[in-house]
Amino acid sequence: MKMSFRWFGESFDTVKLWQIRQIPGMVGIISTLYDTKPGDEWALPAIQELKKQVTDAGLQLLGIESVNIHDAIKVGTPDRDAYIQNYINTIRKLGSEGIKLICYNFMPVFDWTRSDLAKPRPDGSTVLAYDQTKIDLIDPEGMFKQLDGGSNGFVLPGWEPERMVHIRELFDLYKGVTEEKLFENLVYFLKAIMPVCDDNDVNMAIHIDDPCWSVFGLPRIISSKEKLLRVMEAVPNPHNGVTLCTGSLSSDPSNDIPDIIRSLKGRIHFAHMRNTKHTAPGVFEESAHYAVDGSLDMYAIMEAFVDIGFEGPMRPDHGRAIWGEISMPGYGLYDRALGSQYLLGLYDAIKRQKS
Ligand SMILES: [Mn+2]
Repeated sequence: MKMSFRWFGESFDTVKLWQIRQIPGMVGIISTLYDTKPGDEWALPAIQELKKQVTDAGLQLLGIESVNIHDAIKVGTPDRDAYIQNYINTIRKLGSEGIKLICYNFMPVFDWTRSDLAKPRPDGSTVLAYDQTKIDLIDPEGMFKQLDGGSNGFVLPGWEPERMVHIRELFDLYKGVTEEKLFENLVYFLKAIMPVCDDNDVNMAIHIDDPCWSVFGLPRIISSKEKLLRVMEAVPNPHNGVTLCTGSLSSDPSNDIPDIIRSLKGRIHFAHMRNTKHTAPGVFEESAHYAVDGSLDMYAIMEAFVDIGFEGPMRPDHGRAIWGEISMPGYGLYDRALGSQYLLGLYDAIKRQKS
């Protein structure tokens, strides 16, 4: 396992690479070209510059989160092949620079949904939270306005304002796109890109849908063990893999996360470690990574990663806002640094016990 940190780039992130470098055990950076739009082909000099910044800081660029998928590919419109070709070109360029991991998601319209970006907790920290009863009261445009207004002035990943101004058109585009159709479009995309992944040894890692159920009537296909295995079996190439996000999977408490990890042995290329606290069906908030602070058995989850011999990048997912830090919600330095140390502690202890 390689402990890593998500970083949005010099122009977008409040956290500096030198700060990340000082977190014990931190070896990798997961980044992106945050100013590229979904569907754009990435420019090689920009990839090289990003890699140089990370390498110069004494860290490795272990993967990209995300190379976003254009809606034409998800919907399956006639222009999708041109966007898939752009994606293929980007994979080839990343592979040529030694960047062998691409995280992506296949959620219609939005990357993720929350009802609150700064829910106060009793200790004075604030966290991202989800309450289905609040979501039921607003429409997608209201959702965007609410998130945008609470983002501390940062552009939230997957909620880019230039896409969101077209939110009604986007919803129209997805009319008639059932779960089955979305699944077919994902398989079409994966089959088209697997040859270039083979040639460049690049792993594709699809992120779990967040939350694991339909929001605003949009289909969800990456939300349970059965659905994940179906995608793995439909395109059995090992380069077709998963970003195992514990927080997203945990939105549905019926997901047995250690069991899902074991069932995906060899196909998990990237791990997002996050804990959530559930208070009612469809109501949860993000907690500290420490197991006791939330509802997830982080020990059992880490043990499953050790048991499958997971060697890919793992990163602390969203953290709480603590100690007065102002950052993109979920992506401050302090709580993710704390979380990484807890995760490394679990990992070391479990590894030693089993050796
Ligand atoms: Mn995640």
